[in-house]
Amino acid sequence: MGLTLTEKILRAHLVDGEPVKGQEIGIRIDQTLTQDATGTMAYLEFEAMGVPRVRTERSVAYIDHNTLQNGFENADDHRFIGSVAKKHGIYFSRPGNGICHQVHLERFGIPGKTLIGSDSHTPTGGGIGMIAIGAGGLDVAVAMGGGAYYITYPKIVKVELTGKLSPWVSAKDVILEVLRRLSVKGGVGKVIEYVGEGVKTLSVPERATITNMGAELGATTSIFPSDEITKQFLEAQGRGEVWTEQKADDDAVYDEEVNIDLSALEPLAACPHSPDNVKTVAEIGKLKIDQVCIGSCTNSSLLDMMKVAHILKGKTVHPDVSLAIAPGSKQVLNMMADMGLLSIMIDAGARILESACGPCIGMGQSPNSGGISLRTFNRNFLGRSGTKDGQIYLVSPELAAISAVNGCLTDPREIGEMPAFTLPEKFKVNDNMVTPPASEAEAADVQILRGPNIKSYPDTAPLEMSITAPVSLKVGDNITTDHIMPAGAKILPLRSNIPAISQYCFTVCDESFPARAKALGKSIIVGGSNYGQGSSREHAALAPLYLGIKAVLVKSFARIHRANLINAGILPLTFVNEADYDSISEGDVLKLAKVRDKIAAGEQELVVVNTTTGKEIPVLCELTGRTKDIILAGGLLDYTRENLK
Ligand code: MIC
Ligand code: SF4
Repeated sequence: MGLTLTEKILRAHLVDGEPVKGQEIGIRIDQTLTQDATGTMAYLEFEAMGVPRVRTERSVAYIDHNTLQNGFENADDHRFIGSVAKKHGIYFSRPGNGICHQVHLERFGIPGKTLIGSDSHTPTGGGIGMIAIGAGGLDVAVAMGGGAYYITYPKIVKVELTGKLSPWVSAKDVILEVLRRLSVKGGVGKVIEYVGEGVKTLSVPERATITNMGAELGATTSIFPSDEITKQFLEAQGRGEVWTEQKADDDAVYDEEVNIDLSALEPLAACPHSPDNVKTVAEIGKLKIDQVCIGSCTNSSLLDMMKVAHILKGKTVHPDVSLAIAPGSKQVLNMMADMGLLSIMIDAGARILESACGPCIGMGQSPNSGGISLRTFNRNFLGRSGTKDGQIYLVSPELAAISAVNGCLTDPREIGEMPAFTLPEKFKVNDNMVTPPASEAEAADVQILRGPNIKSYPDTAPLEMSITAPVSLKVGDNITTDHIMPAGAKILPLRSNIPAISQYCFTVCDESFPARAKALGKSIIVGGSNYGQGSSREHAALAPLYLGIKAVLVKSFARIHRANLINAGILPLTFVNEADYDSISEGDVLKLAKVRDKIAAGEQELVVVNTTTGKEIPVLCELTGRTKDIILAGGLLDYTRENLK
């Protein structure tokens, strides 16, 4: 029986477990990446593990998220990460060099290799045939220390692409169509593998847009084959030697199949407030808009910028619209300057931002009250833009650019004829903003630079014998990590200070939650399905840990967040009968008797007694050998200290 590409790469990296769907496996990790919003914590964790030098083939620390330095905190974090990188064998991509996923694809990614990153959009690397997975910071720290990364051996979904995109219909529309069909929960436990004749019509940046936003499906990752097009891209980056062909066997067997005829697609938009709330542009109509933002790790490649410049040429941004453009990397920005694209954009009235995440993570450019903003980004969760009642639509760069000119949502096919946009044969390569680490001999002399905002990892304790605690919060379905631990210019600088950032935990849903949870000392959160979707931020587990959350009981979890809860030593519980969700109210006191003994004995079916109502609620606590030991130890940090010597 033939193998899928995903299986081939996973099997070649298997270090623990059996390649059986649904079972936990450990894989060897070749490369890691971190960004600064999750990186400071990941490196504090790495330091706490006491491993002197990374054991991966390549680890890169990027500064791209917290680049608004409206106080000392972010700059201190940058300095800290730079010094840790230098000491421990990690390459340091300085602020200004670009968004981690864009730069990694351009400069470091290698087909057939494994990559984990402390950022949920790490699957961007799947655009060149890597198994690239988003993970919590602690998992990345462990991988840097040479430890395996654990995932559930996934189901593989085959997305067969046929045909060719029509003019002005783009890769963004492909992934929006996949989201429309599968939803934000549709990819949980699965890898999305793209195959078929249509693949050959897509360039690497287009493939990367699709794998990047595959994160919004909840998928473990997404992957394209590595073929001649990949080879050309890597050669143009001066890295042709790292290319290898990567593809599925012809008789590979998949678990599910989705067929997409590229020729039949039309321009789409994800409407507020979910990336799967997808409609055709025709269905939405000529919506008047206030703002347009072009950029983010989904759509900030040179190819995207070439299209945008073509559309803006000789035009002026509509008087009622603010247009912001953030090119994805220094390379992109520099080539835009050389090719004259930048001057076209400036002429049209675009506000050029630095090569960083910027508005995507609420770092500036929040829209006006109730403002309608078209963004080429990947997430439009409530409040993420920094404006609580902002209405964010996710669209392609083509659609964004023409709409910025017209002042209303516009079908890009109205532009008329589309020229052939071809990528240059050689990109402008200059890695001077990537600082290599110190040699092993010099490393001992490198001083770690810590600022006053950098506080250590919260206290942990081994799992208690029994847990009796009140429900401090009850929330509904599809809670994102942006609800649990919001980001934005005010809160992001506190990413290395868990006591301070915890004061914002869940404030999007309930402003009084942090104070209440802290006062209770210990408590439990109850939630609906797909709890913890979105970002990989482990702060969405560390803040609850700091606030005394002992267990989270929900209908279902998103993958990365569930892993982060376990890593933080918080019990992840799911209802056996979803209807029991209705029987619990905020304030009820729940009891898990002898929970430590039961988990230690490998029991997965537990009973929660609602001592307020007397009702017994069957719950599942699905822990395997390793995750069981992590929970018993009080989290992955304690477990690793014991095991990774
Ligand atoms: C995001 O897009 O939400 C982020 C910011 O990149 C996060 C990471 C973070 O919260 O630091 C992600 O996607 O993992
Ligand atoms: Fe940065 Fe936005 Fe991409 Fe997250 S999704 S890595 S915030 S550009």
